[in-house]
Amino acid sequence: PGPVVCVGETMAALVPDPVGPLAVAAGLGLAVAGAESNVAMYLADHGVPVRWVSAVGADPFGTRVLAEVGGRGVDVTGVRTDPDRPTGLLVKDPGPDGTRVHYYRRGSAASALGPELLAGPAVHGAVLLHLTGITAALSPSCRRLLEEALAGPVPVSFDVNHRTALWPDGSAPAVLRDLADRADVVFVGLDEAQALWGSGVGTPADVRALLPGPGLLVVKDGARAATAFHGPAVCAVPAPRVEVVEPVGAGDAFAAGFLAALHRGEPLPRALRLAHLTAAAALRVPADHGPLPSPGRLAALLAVPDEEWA
Ligand code: KDG
Repeated sequence: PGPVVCVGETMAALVPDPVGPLAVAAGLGLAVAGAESNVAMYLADHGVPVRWVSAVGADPFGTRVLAEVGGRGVDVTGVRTDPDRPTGLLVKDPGPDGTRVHYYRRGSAASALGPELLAGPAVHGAVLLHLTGITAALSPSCRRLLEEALAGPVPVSFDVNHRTALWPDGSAPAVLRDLADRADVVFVGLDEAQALWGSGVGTPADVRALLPGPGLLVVKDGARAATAFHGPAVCAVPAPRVEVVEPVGAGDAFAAGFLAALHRGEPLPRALRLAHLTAAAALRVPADHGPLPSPGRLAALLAVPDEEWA
């Protein structure tokens, strides 16, 4: 089969080193952050042909982003270098109540992406487009890109990825529900759905009632379980126990594991297991991207009987 094509912004990320509040940081480490390129990198780890399509600035941060994502086996030939707009930037501010994120991405190269890319060579031959709700908040042209992708011929996988800081006008609940309901495969956290759509959302089935559209809906309930709704079928798989070091990136890893299994034509219970195992790789490291178990170890873990799974 052809490649999965992931579309979305990836930024340079500055992280206080040593970890602590930004206002008193002695130094900053440089990393790369982007939900869709995270998914692309984990798909590549799973051996799935994958392309990441985006834009970066003609600046050293853009060079760094391309080198890191391309260095992990992702096809980055569809990434445009924009001579007029910078690479976006994310700065982390770890504090006692968790890490706050500050974005410097308005007017970035990727914010100028638009629906025209869907007709171009970058998306040619795609078996699946992977998109997220982050893109919906970046600019009107990015929003049109999502709208047209959802109306187009290639199946769309959509991770709701609600980022509060990107939605100051409060439109996230309506916009993200409308987009998600038109996608073919949707990923959403139960807590995320509660934050977006109200405290009445208590169970995965409540989320399904709000999003009847997608052929496949996956509701993630953190360390407990993930539930997939496929037509009338419902499949829930508990999450394995993991020593969590840092959770950022785990949602992207989860989506990639699930999509990798779908790409190989595997049944839902195995797709959910591979999703959990891939998420665990991200949970165990401070960075967004952690190493997967070896193929042999993964195969063994996928095959354990239910009672030994979690
Ligand atoms: O999913 C992880 C992302 O949140 C992070 O890497 C940055 O894409 C990002 C964003 O826009 O918040």
